[in-house]
Amino acid sequence: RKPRLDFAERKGQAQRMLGLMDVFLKNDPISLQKDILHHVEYTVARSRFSFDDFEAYQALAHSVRDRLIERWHDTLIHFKKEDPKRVYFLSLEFLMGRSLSNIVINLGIRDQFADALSQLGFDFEVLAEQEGDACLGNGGLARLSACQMDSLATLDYPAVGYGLRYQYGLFRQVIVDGFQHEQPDYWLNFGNPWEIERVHITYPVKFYGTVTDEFLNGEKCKVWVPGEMVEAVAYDNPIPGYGTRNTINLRLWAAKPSDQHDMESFNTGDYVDAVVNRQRAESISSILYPDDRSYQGKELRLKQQYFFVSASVQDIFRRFKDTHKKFDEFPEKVALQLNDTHPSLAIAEVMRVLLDEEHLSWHRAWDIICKIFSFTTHTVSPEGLEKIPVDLLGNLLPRHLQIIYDINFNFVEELKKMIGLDYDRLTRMSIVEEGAVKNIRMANLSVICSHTVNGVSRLHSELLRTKLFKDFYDLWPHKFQYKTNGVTQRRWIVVSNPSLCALISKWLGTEAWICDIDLLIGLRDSATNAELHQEWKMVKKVNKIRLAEYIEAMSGLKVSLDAMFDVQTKRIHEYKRQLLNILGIIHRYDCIKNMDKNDRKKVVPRVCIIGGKAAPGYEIAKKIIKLCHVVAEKINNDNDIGDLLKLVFIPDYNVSVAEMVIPGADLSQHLSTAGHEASGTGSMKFLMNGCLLLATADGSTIEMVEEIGQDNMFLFGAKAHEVVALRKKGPTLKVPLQFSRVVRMIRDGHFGFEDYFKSLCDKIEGTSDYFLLGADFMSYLEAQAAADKAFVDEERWTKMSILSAAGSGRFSSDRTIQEYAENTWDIQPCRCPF
Ligand code: KOT
Repeated sequence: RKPRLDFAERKGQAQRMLGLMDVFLKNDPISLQKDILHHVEYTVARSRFSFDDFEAYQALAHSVRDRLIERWHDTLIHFKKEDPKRVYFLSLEFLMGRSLSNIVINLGIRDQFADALSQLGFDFEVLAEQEGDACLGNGGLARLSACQMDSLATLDYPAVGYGLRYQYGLFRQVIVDGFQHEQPDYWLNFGNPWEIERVHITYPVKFYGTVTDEFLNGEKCKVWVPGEMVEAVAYDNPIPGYGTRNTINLRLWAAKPSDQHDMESFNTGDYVDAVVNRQRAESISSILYPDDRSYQGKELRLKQQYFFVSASVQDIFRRFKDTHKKFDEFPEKVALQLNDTHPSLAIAEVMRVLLDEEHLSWHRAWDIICKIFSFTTHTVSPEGLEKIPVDLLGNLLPRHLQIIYDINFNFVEELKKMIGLDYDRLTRMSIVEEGAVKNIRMANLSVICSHTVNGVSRLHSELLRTKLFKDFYDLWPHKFQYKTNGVTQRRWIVVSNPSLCALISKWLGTEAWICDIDLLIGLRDSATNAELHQEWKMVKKVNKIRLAEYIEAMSGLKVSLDAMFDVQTKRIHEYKRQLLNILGIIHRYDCIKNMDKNDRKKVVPRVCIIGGKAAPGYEIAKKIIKLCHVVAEKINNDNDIGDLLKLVFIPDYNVSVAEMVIPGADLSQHLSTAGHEASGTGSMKFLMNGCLLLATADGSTIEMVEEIGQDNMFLFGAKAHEVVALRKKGPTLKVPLQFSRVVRMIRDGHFGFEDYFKSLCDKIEGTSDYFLLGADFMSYLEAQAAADKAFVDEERWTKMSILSAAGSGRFSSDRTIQEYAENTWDIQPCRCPF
């Protein structure tokens, strides 16, 4: 759009406008109350004499949003003026959860709002509970993106996040008779105050069609004549930093029908059909795929990937071209981060734009590509690597397929020069996988075209270098780095555990740890201080009460606060071994049943809490959920057991449930078969909250041991390097009797549904125990016994808990982001003046 006034006129007018406004909104209690009431009346359109908690939340959110927008505008203007190199973080998933508390805390105005609300007769926390979660992601990868956005803003980095604005987020999990059912999460039903619809920021996105050769100024070039076009509309989500004015942008794209494209069908076809057809365009951004790591070659998924990539790339080019003329400067201004392979079509798209639209030579375009892309993989197994059937890609994006073939041709030719005619290796490294179904290997494309390939923990990186991408590592060792994941302490301590936050600040004598997490280590000095112990235990108790109340409200089950709250919450996957936990619980139950009264007195009471969603098509994971319920039913209703053991499944585990569960946990379990969890980030949240870890030496837990010491964790199980050998032993491996006994109990129908669970039992017995439950069982029981022993020694437990939190600093996403900025993206902070 053209500005309506020229610059001088606009400047004069802007000054007059400023005179009409207060320069910034005020945060004193009266101004805040007025603002909230204003929004009740004029935004929510309710009478100021009659509005309920939800309406009060909406008005509150809009008052907060106004303040957020001020800073966001200032930041965007500042970035525009300074024109720093920016990082563009491309991710198909962002798991933001709730925003209100996080925003007011980062803006430093939580207490002012809480005061203003209390004077209006409302409680801030009660209103904050009204907000629904934004679940635009599946699990670890998606929540990591959200944590990293918080750190990017807090550390003043000039960053933009790009993703998709799904209308339906991750399904809601409803449990009926112990079985998981999925319900749609139409999260936008009640409006979303945190987004800003940018009706004028739209880009056309094209699909299908054909590619022809044409001549332009005597040069041969490719012209893509697309067959379908939809419009991408920007929805901006400001992300505020903590302790800074910087507020960066998360731009999510929604699909809308394109007028241009549709006029034809209106002219030629039936009017009603044409209108209905238009609506089909919106389906592209309608739903988040809930299978977090299986590739089904679905066209809609590919369309989603290209849709968000194309809109983002157009936006990035538009911004660059606003101030730059020469594309050679592109790498000095642009870093493109691929969050796994999901956005990797961006490589072909940037190449296409440079070649076909900007008419750069292949050589110049390729040089730019090699300087701007960096790729982070979150996968350990070859099956987790994304493949796109060539037929599907060629039909939907014919020009992109050509470009990918050309990249591959050049790569293979170069490779032959370097390694000779080693056909096996050439075949493995090719972007194109030959076979009955020809596929494009998106990971190979990403590795070949990125200057840096990051793993998400040290072990993960080692596995990438020695297994998954060995061929590439041997060729380009310099490309391979790792950035151990981290989580943001703003969300995972300050927002979700305010009593612990206050306690830490008190004992460190400063709040500076909120953006300088290394200071947490200072808690070590007081790890044996009796006064701190008292206060620490009190905080844990308050959080356990909150969790116990939630459990009772949800399931009717009353749990004892004296019991150890033992938690395993994460997506349900065979490799995460929730089944090992349940078998351990059955074993514990069986032992208690067979004890005499005296021995029972020595049992450490436990409340075992399991939560997580299974992908809708993942049969075995769903059976694990059902097993958990039938075992819980049996144990919780057994009078011999009483408070000695309880088992609870928490339904619909999401970010806001996590915020309540994690602070209330005494022990948390991370049981992945070694070598299968790329990093794991749940463990970091528990650790920060002073929760002890019972874990295998996998992913980031290995690095945790280094930080807090083996004595302060309960480690068990085979190490990653032992796993292959153990699997090979297969049938000769002797499983412990205890293991066979608990599996037999399930098989014999001790908990009912024996036919239903048969396939589950078959999967873990004999030669098919791929995830080594049998092999690790004794070691697991020993670690559990060690946890019991430590728990009864309150002083020792509390010390371990303090040392866990004190040693968690390395697992802040601030550290991760700083490393990315310095070693991968080469960007500098760009701080907006206050
Ligand atoms: C999803 C699709 C394809 C490949 C991998 C994934 C994936 C991986 N989704 N979540 N992850 C997890 O990412 C986390 C953040 O890096 C890790 O901590 C965790 O180990 C991964 O399983």
